Amino acid sequence: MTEPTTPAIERTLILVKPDGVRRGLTGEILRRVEAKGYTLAAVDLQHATPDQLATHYAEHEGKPFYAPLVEFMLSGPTLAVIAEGQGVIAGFRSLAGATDPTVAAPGTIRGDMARDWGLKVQQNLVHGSDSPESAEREIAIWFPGR
Ligand code: IDP
Ligand code: MG
Repeated sequence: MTEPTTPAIERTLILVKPDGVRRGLTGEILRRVEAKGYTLAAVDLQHATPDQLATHYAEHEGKPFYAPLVEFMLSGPTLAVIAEGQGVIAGFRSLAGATDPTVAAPGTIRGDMARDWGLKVQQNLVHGSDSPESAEREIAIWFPGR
């Protein structure tokens, strides 16, 4: 039998988007991250700028939901978080659930606490980096120098 592989210790960028901050869900979302065993390395409430969002969401430029997404992300403060732990990149995306909150599984952040309140953009409470490269790129945007 092969030994189970131990996931690498990683860090990821988590954002509690403006819908989550407005609804008072930052504590519940961070509670789930900590309960899973991940460590919070940095937490900062920020009002994102258009430049910051253009860089963060560059991969989505040109898609129909891009402009509404940026507008939504400018609509209020976002809680930016660096979380650390074994396999935290995939692990947080698993905690978050599917992008579309209507069908995200119960037990996930999006499945339990979001439905689609945006007409043109999915307001799905959280962002999580999707790869080690994305994590480092995104951490540099929200936490320069970290
Ligand atoms: P992710 O946040 O699950 O990684 P992405 O595909 O990276 O999903 O999309 C970034 C964000 O853009 C999503 O979290 C959601 O808020 C929004 N979004 C993605 N796809 C759609 C769509 O088809 N319609 C409306 N909004 C979308
Ligand atoms: Mg994404």
